[in-house]
Amino acid sequence: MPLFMRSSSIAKLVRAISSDDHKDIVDTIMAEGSFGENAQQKHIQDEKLIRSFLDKMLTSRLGIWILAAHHLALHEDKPAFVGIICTRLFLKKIIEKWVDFTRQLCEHKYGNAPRVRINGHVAACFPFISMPLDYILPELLKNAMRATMESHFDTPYNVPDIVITIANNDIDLILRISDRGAGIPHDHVDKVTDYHFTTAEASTQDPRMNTLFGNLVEMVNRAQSGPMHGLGFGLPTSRAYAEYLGGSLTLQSLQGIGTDVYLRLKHIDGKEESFRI
Ligand code: W6P
Repeated sequence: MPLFMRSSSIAKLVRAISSDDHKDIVDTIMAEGSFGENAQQKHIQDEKLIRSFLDKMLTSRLGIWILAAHHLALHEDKPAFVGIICTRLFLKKIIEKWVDFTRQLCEHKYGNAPRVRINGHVAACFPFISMPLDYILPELLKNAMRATMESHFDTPYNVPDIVITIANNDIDLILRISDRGAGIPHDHVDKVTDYHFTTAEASTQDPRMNTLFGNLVEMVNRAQSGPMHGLGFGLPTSRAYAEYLGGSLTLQSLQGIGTDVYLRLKHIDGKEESFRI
């Protein structure tokens, strides 16, 4: 049955019914885009619009932020910095900073946290703006750690490591973050980078969290160190930032094993067409 219909369409439909022409009825319903597959189609169109609106809003804010922060920072005299550009950004060090932060958060919530091993171009050092990394890295690490802990509820003190591989080249830098958190279920893969998609509610929570006391513990934890998961904005925002900076954020789920996340970011001094604000 049609879900929504303009009154003009209803009038057409009534005419079609009275003329006893079934083809017209089907045409009218299809044209309205509100029947069966088409209702779904319309819904998808709306989702696309919302996504493109949020992508644009967030990236324009990021662009303004970068310009303003750079402008202000140019007045400071920090060694190895030109504005917000760090002339010698040691990627492994930034990663380690966010690993420590996220592991603390994770230990707070689950009592333990997976170790994180870093391999590949561990000595990579280049001029870069840390701001996008400061947003994206904790998001990805929180997801990887949460997946690891929640897929090993019965052995929280014996969980698999997360492995981060750094690949650096003339054009871009690539980070692969591999967790052994059982992967993203087939029917969630396409949704995890949708705004407002969150598994926060559905997550296999510690039963203590269902009590008033548990909720208080959760509230205090949140106030102290920020939440492990939010309202479903972390991943889509991270992806929007990466794409805005000429990069990408993609996921590969090995259902039953874990998830590989690939973050690509263009160098700001690239030989090829690269950074833009
Ligand atoms: C998961 C789901 C996810 C999202 C983003 C990053 C890592 C992971 N791991 O299971």
